[in-house]
Amino acid sequence: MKIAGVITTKEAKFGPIMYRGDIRENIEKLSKLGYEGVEISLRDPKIIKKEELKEALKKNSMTLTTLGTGQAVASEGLTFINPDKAVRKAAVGRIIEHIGLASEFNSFVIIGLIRGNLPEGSKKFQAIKWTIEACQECADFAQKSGVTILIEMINRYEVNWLNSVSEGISFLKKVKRDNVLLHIDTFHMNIEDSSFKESIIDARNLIGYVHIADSNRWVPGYGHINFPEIISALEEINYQGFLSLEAFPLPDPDTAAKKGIENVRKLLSKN
Ligand code: LER
Ligand code: MN
Repeated sequence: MKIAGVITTKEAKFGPIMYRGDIRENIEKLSKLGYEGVEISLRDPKIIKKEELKEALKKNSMTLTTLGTGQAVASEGLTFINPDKAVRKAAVGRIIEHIGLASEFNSFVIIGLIRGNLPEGSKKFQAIKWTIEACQECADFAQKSGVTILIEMINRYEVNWLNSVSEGISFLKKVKRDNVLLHIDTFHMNIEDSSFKESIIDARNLIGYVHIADSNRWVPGYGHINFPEIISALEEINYQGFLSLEAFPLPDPDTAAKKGIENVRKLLSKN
């Protein structure tokens, strides 16, 4: 397993991000600390200067693992289940733009908060249908350029469905696309899943990506999550992808980035 860190542009509102600001500088900072991958949380892919990004990744021997897309919800209200068809269309359009960018970097695209909150009552079923169709449309577009989409299970205090890994497994069965995988996040699993080990084993062959943060969303080592249990379950299913540190930049960004990689490396070498 390799280690990545999450960065973003200056404008982000989303909190658990290691570094924000100049993307080239921050890729270099992570690389100097030994990170092999970088994930960019991005409201709108148009913000990215592709050639600069390519150059920064090459210069620092870094992989762009994934594009996080949730910022479009907080800043622009884009979701797959908005009652307004034009907003739903814009949300799918935004993910398609992310897929276009991801295809040039061989990276994943996350579908997390952009799915939106389910309404109460019978409207709920329509909303689930819209989300499945939106994911299928994105997956079919992504298929043409070999991009894989990740469905992230997020805790109930941020979005009201697809919270646990078992819900994610059932959802994938409805989406029925080989290029859609699950994306687990240890911070959310700590709230929603009764067993890290069982959920990881149940989702074997379906886990495409992992966000790693402790119970308080600081980097591993500052809270009380049982990381050896998680790492050994990931090893058992032969997960070979990235562990991406999506954690608060606390006590300060440089300390979080340094301690994050140190602590995750220790966990990997102990297992
Ligand atoms: C994003 O990766 C995430 O984990 C969510 O908490 C979004 O807010
Ligand atoms: Mn996450």
